Amino acid sequence: MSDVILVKSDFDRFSEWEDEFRKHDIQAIPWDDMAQHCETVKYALVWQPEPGALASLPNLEVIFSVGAGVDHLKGEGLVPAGIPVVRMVEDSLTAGMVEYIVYNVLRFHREMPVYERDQANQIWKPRVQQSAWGRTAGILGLGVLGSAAAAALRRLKFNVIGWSRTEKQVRGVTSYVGQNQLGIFLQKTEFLVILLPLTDATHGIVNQTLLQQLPRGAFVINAGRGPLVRDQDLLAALDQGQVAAAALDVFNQEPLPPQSPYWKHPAVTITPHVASITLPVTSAHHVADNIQRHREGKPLTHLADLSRGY
Ligand code: NDP
Ligand code: OXD
Repeated sequence: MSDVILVKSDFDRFSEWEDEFRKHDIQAIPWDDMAQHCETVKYALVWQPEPGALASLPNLEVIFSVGAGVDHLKGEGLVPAGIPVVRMVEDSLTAGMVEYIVYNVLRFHREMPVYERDQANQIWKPRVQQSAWGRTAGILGLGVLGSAAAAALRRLKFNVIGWSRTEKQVRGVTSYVGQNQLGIFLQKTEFLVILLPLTDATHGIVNQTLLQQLPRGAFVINAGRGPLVRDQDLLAALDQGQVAAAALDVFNQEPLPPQSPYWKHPAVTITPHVASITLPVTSAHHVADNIQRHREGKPLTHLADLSRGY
């Protein structure tokens, strides 16, 4: 008999997951049918489950997060004690994020927002282009996604530095570690790429104190999570010119409420949490491989540590 996985996905893509899992002899069950199948469910693939739901599955053995981030699984009653949680780590998700980061760094580096404004006003005004190797992109969070983005920016000849909790080895990228080295990292960073997970330690980390340490006129790109950023501090930094422009994919409140000043801010570009999306066709094998490992009693890969928060 095939193993059963309960699926609560973002977007409405159950049939895609079902088709992909069938190829691996795994039976997918839609979230809404949980009650009829709760005894047989061994695995759950979830995005933002309701509190208490996973605890109602008596034979649940592993939880898979649809996303790379597991902050949606942190909170009272969300994950039953002792059940391992596996993050989404797969090449297509990484490639999507690399595209989003490279696109936005290049967009700012090549002054595209300025030329778009000029075009709207029929202004022909060439500006001297700076070289990539004279400019520094700083990646806050040099993990799976941050390291891949850093490597891609290096290939484009940017000077790239990264900041993380522990030291990283990414070819050609200087690794800064912990609170003591955050200041020196920020002083060098013209393009601040935020790819940290949302945890107790990182909540609100992009605040006035941090932003003031960037060189004046720096750019901010947030694809990590909205609550990493204190909105009023970023807006003030934008209004003062301390931050020249921001590309924001994630927000404190999603969907972004109509009254948010970000919507109409001339220096802000918004995308609706789509920097990179988990696709069933490329991701199901990551889940299936781990289920196979679990069946064989092998250690799971890409386990999250919920006590640490990522
Ligand atoms: P990883 O866990 O691989 O990387 C996280 C990085 O953050 C690590 O380098 C880690 O350091 C660092 N970090 C965590 N806490 C701290 C801290 N307190 N101080 C300094 N560094 C810290 O995650 P991923 O790269 O896979 O994903 C990152 C985030 O991207 C996800 O959590 C999610 O929020 C977001 N995301 C957004 C998407 C979107 O579409 N907008 C899509 C996918 C992901 P160390 O390794 O040393 O512990
Ligand atoms: C993720 C996300 O965490 O989509 O993968 O935000």
